[in-house]
Amino acid sequence: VEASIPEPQRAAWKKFTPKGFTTPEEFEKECVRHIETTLARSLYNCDEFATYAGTALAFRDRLVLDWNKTQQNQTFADQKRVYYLSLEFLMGRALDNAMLNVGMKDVAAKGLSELGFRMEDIVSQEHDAALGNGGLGRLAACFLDSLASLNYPAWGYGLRYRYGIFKQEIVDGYQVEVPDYWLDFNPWEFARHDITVDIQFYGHVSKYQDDNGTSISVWEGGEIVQAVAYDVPVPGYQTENTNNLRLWASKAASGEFDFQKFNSGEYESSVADQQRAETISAVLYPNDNLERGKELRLKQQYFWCAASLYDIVRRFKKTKRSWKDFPTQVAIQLNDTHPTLAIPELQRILVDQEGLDWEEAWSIVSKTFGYTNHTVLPEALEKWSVPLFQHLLPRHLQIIYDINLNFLHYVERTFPKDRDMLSRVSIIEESNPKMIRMAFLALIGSHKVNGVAELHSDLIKTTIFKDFVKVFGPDKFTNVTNGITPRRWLHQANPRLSELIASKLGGHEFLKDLTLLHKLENYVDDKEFRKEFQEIKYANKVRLAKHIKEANGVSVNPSALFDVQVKRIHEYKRQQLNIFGVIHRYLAIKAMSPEERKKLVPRVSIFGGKAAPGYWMAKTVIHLINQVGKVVNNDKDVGDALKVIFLEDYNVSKAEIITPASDISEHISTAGTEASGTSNMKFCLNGGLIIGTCDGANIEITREIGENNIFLFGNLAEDVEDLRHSHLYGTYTLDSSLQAVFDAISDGMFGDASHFSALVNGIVEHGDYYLVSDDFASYCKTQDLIDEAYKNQEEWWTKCITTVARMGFFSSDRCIDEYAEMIWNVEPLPPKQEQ
Ligand code: NBY
Repeated sequence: VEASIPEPQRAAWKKFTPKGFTTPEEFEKECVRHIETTLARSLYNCDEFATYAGTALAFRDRLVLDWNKTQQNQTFADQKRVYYLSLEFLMGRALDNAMLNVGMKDVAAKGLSELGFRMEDIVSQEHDAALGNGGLGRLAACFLDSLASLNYPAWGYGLRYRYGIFKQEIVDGYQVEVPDYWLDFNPWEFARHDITVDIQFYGHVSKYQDDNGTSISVWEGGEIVQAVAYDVPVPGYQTENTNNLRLWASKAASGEFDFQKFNSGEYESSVADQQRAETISAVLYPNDNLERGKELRLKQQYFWCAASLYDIVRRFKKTKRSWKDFPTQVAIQLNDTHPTLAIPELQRILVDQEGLDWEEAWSIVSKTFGYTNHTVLPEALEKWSVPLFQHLLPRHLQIIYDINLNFLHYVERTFPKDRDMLSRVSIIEESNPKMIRMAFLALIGSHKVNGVAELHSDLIKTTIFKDFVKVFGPDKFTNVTNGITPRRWLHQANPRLSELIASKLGGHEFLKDLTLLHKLENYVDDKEFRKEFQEIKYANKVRLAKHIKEANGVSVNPSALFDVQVKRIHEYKRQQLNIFGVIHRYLAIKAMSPEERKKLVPRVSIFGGKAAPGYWMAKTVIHLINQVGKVVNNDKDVGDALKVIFLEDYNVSKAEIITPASDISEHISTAGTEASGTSNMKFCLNGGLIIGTCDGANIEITREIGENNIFLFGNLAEDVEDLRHSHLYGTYTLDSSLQAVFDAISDGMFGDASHFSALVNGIVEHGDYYLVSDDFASYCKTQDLIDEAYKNQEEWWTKCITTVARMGFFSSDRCIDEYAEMIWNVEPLPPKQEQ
């Protein structure tokens, strides 16, 4: 790779390469310069937002210098790179993270205060980058942070949605969706108008003979949409290494055709073409764990996969290596099945464009990809109808048929006796219309498949992928238990706790090696430490109480037990179990004497989370929570004993306030349904205890922190199937306390009962698929145990501190090292030392 400035002139260039700031004064200079010149504002019209912008631009300059060096270093090093393909990156805010990673937050805080601003106010001006739904998108963001911090040469590839996940407003207790237009001012992205890829859709396939008489397929006609790259720097913690997140935006191809249209007076239709093209990357689909088979979604997927692969292949071709080296230079990880089209697309590039024969190409393809599964819920498994696919991607359909044919031949040879096997493992489901099973394609086209927690990785092998274990053997399947980045979820969200830990462990090394936390166990009985630990939790609760007062107008007592469930609203996650438990508690309080009420542990039940706009049952749960809140919070008999809060618009930046403020958080999915969960880890790392089912990563959390430090309840995954069967075909009686809750709802205690009848009937009449009734008694009993445990404050704090000390395993750094070793076979590339 040649540098474009000739050697004799490089000295002149280097003399002027910016060096960045190191003192508060230098920071101020950069900040003010940006406000006055880049933003064209002055002393007289500089508000907090402009100051945020100036601060962000000053730090951006610093990031860009590291980023340029890193990218150059990665290009020269010529070693294997990782590409993480994800339709979602739920990044949240970038400024705070950038300041902490480069280690200059204190410098900036001092500078800002000299300019008359408070750091907190400035940081909170930033709009969240909310290009994701929930856990899957946030996991991708944590992984980018770890990849950069551990110096892995890695890129993320995603879509640059103009609208991220909608903003949630609560109006009269109902969720209302408001568009999230977030790009008005985004200093963290760089438009690369020179990096574009033409993406083809529709059209038809023709066969030709080449000079040697072999037939070649050519995808012709249809329409072209242009992909434009937008790059976002991803800084590592305490390392110069700064990786790239490349997001694609769609644009009308600037072809002759449009030009002609325009000149011939068809202004309107040429503008319409442009808008249609831009629609592809316009909006993030707001469903989590639900697949709806919409054409625009398939267009998004192909657009993004094709642009990313073109880019990856282009980069590889610059190395002039032979194709067989591709899998030794490139590892591509598929974040769920959303990027599965990358598999037939690479096969198409190699066979149709590069002229490799099928077998050789397939051997390269199937060594390149790894596939991460995030769910076993049937309604979440992606399928695309063959007619739709045929229309949009005719050549890819042929390729998928050929992949399937080869695969089924192999299965047939290996299991000649098992006739049903072929239809069970076929990529094509023989339904009407026929459907393409994307998970099967992802699995067949990858060299490793992983689940995201031990239980989940076991479950995929015994349920959805059972037959494939027979076909490929068990070694194709592995587990990488999820993790979270301690930089954002401890150091940034809970700076006081991070400092306290650092003061005991002799520095912040634990932020790079979270297992060092185990040394905190030495301080479990340290009076000073315990006091400080409690004070921090209290201060975090005061901060959340203040937010609740501002947002909901309700005063909550910071000494009460804060009980939090924040995550997407979904029947399997069972927010309904929680709110029924709250009603049960309310009824109990109402039945008590004033003396008895005084002895209760006061509790604040805090909910937050978005429902997919078309998910009626989830929206009904939100409505019920708000109705219960309205009644309970205004009931004079209850007072501090119980408050019920629904926090509007739960997102990453709200999570940073909520997570450090919980005493108990709820992770109560029906056993076997939550693949991992990651907020469970965040709460524990911040010294909160959890109530949970034996599901997802709760099981491993229990193993790490000890059974005494977690409140587990409910039926086990292995019993779920039988229970469901017995609901439908056996004798079935509703839990009696739950019946009392339903009676209260039917009596109109929380407003018009008909609003909630679908929710109640799902349990009473339609088989209680999520086992709410089966787990209700055990849930309530466990909640009582929590009250008892909280009364014993000494023991309570011992549990909290022990929990923090034992969370080392759940760093996303550990995950990334496991992926690197077991799946990608890549090594870190430390930044080059300055000569
Ligand atoms: O991925 C979540 C899992 O539910 C959670 O248990 C796990 O911890 C986390 C990270 O591994 N899955 C998730 O968030 N899924 C989605 O957001 C999602 C989004 C879109 C679609 C499917 C799932 N879709 O098909 O459109």
